[in-house]
Amino acid sequence: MATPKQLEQMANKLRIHSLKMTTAAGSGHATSCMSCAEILSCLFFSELQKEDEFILSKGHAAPILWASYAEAGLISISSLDKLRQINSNLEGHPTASNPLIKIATGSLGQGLSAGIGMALAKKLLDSKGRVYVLIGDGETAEGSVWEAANSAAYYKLNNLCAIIDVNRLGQSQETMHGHHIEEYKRKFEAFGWNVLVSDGHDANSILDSLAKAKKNNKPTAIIAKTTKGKGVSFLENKEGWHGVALNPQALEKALR
Ligand SMILES: Cc1ncc(C[n+]2csc(CCOP(=O)(O)OP(=O)(O)O)c2C)c(N)n1
Repeated sequence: MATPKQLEQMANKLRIHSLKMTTAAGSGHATSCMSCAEILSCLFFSELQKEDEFILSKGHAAPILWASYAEAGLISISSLDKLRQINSNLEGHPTASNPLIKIATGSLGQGLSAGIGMALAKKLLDSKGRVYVLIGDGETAEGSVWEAANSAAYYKLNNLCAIIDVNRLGQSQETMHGHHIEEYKRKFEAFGWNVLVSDGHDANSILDSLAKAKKNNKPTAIIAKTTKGKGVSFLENKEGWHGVALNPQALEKALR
């Protein structure tokens, strides 16, 4: 079992992969990957079990999903350089052209509905598996997220866990609620969910929330406070970097 410190070190490895991959591709969403690095490292290298499912609803963060698969040994590290190439199944957004992906994401607001379908199926099949869905904070402006939230509580999907990556920023400006975590808490509670608040860059805090989620009889939303571009000072919490790949000189500086 990886320690919280090891999970945080893994998060930095995932950040480095995401930065290098997007620079090699000449496009992609590096800063969106960096905010959710600890969340992915805790899920992939501590939490997820064989029967579980993970949906990256904020599909534009695909590079860090591919990086997690590579570090988990499911695809090769060397394949990461092929991100977004025409002959690679490591697309800019996940699709089922990659055999590890069950649901295409990237059109924001879809992942939680898909997660509900999977969570219901697991109940019908008496599976012990759980379903985890990572959602962007800007993404929660999509009405479909709340339609899904409503039915998850109705079906008492205690095997469903949504994690909201509250990095304050959307595509071009601050999101509706910025870093006001309590707004997300209030909304998910109103929809009948168990809500936990986490420091999204602290592995201990994330692991603690994931453990508590498993003991609750409602669907759980973990509201994770994060920083977009986390790990590189000139990217952290800055506007103007959404969907931007670093040029080779900026990459050098970021890696240093
Ligand atoms: C339905 C839909 N509308 C618009 C977009 C374009 N788009 C891609 S990423 C993004 C911003 C997402 O912000 P957020 O959910 O906060 O994610 P972050 O990158 O900050 O983690 C937008 C609007 C999209 N992918 N899908």
